[in-house]
Amino acid sequence: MTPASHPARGTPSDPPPKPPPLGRRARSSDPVDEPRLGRPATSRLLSYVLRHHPERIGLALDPAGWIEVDALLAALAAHGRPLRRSELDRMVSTSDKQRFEVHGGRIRAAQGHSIPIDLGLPAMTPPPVLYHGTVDRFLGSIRSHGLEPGSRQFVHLSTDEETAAGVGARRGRPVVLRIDAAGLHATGAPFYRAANGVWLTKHVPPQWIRE
Ligand code: HQG
Repeated sequence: MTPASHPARGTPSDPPPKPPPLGRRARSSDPVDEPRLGRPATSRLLSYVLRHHPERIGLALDPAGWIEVDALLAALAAHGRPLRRSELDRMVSTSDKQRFEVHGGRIRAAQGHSIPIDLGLPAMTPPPVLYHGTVDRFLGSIRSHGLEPGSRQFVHLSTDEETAAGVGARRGRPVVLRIDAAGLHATGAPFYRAANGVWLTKHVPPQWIRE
């Protein structure tokens, strides 16, 4: 095991993506900003707040990860990132990965949390095969220890190879691993399906992984 190679454990060489700084409006020079649309930066900021650091804008999520939309918008405005309700709604509905759920005046991230929230998803039988996208430099550790959630709550798995390749490509040339989900599930390991179709499980031991 080379813990330092696990990005979710905070290696200096592969830090997690950072949102634009709070406390001022995003500028077109911000590396993650998309000056004409503004949406990618806002989506990234919302992911950061709703998955990892709500306290950065003075919010506390409920135990299932929800926050009132009005409270979120007020907190964003108070931290220099005002967002109209219409913009939020548009971002939620057009999000390529359907990252956010809005229900009854509240919003939460569909998956990807590092903070201890309980999404309340029922355990489900997964498809027989699922896929995980990663990169070559993690394979040694994955072969030894399996897939681990790192700083997130769960290992993220996809139903199709193409999606997994896209996940891996965030870090370099993607490597897609084939997961014997049926075999792992048969051992009693719980699987969950997030609202956006991402499959979640706690740990995938090496014997259920095919390269
Ligand atoms: C790797 C994005 C070493 C794992 C994506 C991955 C996804 C190990 C990285 C979602 C390991 C964790 C999640 C082990 C796993 N040793 N490395 N034992 N076990 N790894 O970001 O799956 O755009 O926490 O292969 O699309 O990459 O943000 O997980 O490379 O759906 O909505 O450790 O995030 O969605 O990285 O991505 P992450 P992930 P969003």
